[in-house]
Amino acid sequence: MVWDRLSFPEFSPNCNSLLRRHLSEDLFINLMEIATESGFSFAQAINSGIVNQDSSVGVYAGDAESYSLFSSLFNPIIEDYHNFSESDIHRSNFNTESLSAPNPDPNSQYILSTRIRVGRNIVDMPLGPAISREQRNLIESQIVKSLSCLNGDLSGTYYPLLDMKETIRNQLIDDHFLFKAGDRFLDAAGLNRDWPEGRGIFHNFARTFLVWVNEEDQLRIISMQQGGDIEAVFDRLVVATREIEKTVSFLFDQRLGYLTSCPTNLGTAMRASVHICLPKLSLNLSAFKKITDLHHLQIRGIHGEHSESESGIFDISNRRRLGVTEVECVQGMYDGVVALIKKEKELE
Ligand code: ADP
Ligand code: IOM
Repeated sequence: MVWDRLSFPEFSPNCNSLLRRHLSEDLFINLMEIATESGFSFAQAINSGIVNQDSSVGVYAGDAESYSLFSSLFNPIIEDYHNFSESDIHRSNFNTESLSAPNPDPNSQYILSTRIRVGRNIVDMPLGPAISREQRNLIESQIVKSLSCLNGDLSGTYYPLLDMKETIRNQLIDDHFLFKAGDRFLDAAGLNRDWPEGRGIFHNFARTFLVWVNEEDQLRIISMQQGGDIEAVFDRLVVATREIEKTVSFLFDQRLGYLTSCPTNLGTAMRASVHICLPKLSLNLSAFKKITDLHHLQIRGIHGEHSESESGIFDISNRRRLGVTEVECVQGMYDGVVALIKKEKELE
């Protein structure tokens, strides 16, 4: 879809994005000529959802100011996605002791792997859609320096994308460790400029602790491992995030929590997921959806957002990230996964 950025965009009849739902002509006219101090315009904020009409949301922030300057569009989208109103304040509880999530599948019959990530961005810098090449490179060196201070099981190596052989990069993507190249949603949001410079991945020897640098957010701090030991995965993430926070300050807002380029990631910026095999339940979509809706879960395909499921394997994660604590994000995912396994067993 090509648009001239000056007239109200056309939406195809099957476009179901939150952008389409909340962008009225009046709102467009009020905001179309506005830009933030770092030069991020309203047109840039909505470009991805117009170019990619299959977006689920379709808007991106270029900086902290985007959330206030474009609030007449962003707030209703945030409320719709997270059920978080303008008078709500974000809450946090990022402590392992508060979580009760014993392995729901100790024999690894259903859960293949568990992954929990948080997004973070650097204070006093624009977000990825508005950042300059120099700022992005500066952030990369700042993060690499911080990660080099990690000890024990968290210590590892940073691999810049610039120096990475294509075969190695593709293997890391196929094995679910690395982000893919050329994502069209990120591309239209301005997040792929100067690719691959300034991007890379840090991981420990066991590949249970990883950090993506300068993808959709400046940091994606990831803890993952085979099987369903959700508590161990969460604990590693808590420890790692606290360590990184000792040397890097993150962009944080009292009301909206951690600020991220996509409004779906605000608040905790946490996505806790399992790769789970549900061959029987997935044949009964309404029963499957009934459980995921009840527990506020999102169903993704085997290669992440905008991918398809293969061989009855799904990526199941918490949908809401703002207005709920980190522990609640994981607890909700856990409760839903327990219910999904119970149902799958009944159908066997
Ligand atoms: P994000 O979680 O950072 O928003 P994606 O949905 O694009 O990003 O997923 C990123 C990668 O992480 C993909 O390769 C996806 O398959 C992988 N992934 C997500 N959850 C799990 C999991 N529980 N186990 C293994 N890999 C996972
Ligand atoms: N987070 C972002 N990649 N996503 C919500 C894109 C979209 O489909 O709008």
